[in-house]
Amino acid sequence: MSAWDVRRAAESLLAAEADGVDRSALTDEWPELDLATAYRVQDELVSQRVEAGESIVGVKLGLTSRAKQHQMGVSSPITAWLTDGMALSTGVALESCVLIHPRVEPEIVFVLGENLEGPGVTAARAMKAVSHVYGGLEVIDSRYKDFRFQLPDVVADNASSARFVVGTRARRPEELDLALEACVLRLNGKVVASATGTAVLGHPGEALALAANALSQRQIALEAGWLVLTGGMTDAVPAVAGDTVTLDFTHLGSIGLRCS
Ligand code: OOG
Ligand code: MG
Repeated sequence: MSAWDVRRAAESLLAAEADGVDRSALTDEWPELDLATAYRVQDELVSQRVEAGESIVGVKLGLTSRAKQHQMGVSSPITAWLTDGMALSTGVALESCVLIHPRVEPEIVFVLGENLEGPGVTAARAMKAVSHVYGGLEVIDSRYKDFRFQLPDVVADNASSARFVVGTRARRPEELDLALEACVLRLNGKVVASATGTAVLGHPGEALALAANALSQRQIALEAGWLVLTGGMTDAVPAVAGDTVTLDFTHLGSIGLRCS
């Protein structure tokens, strides 16, 4: 029998995060870790954060663009939890020294105006539940050495979640063609990545529908007021102390982040 269980795995990942020290992939030591158990590790890890005082503010999708799937070598989209402890304001400094090896990625962010529950949710139905759209910048920080992981590892690690910034420019979904919404990511003034909303499963509404349908398999409904990060549109870009990150969207404003 394996020495690993859901609780021990969650505690090991939380300790890696707290200490700012990476660890080997869980599946190296726990090859039996399957996807369903990995989601239980993710839920356990988030319950422990909630017990420590954080609140769940929404969910995120991971690996919804071909750029991200190719970069990470994992081709299935996944879901994970967002808490208030991960939120940063635009323009603030990211204390990158407390993180292991942070990377930044542009995302389209939804705020839900009503509950949304699968199964059977289409992108069109999903978009009706969206009250506002924002630009977002996610800072991911895998707890695994060199960001090397299998699908169950990254699910257990809450999809590498670390911090996120939601822009200040809110738009109603019907005001925009999200498939054509473009973003440009700059590091120290130099363009490092760009994409449009089509990068996210053809349309970010598809990612929202996918989240509602996938979570319904675990009897979880998306809630009014929740944020949904629909997944990195481009490759994630490493950011180190001293770097300045700027992200400009066509209609969703700009986000700046300084890494201290
Ligand atoms: C997994 C995190 C994925 C996204 O937007 O695709 C994610 C990783 O790349 O480490 O947040
Ligand atoms: Mg992301």
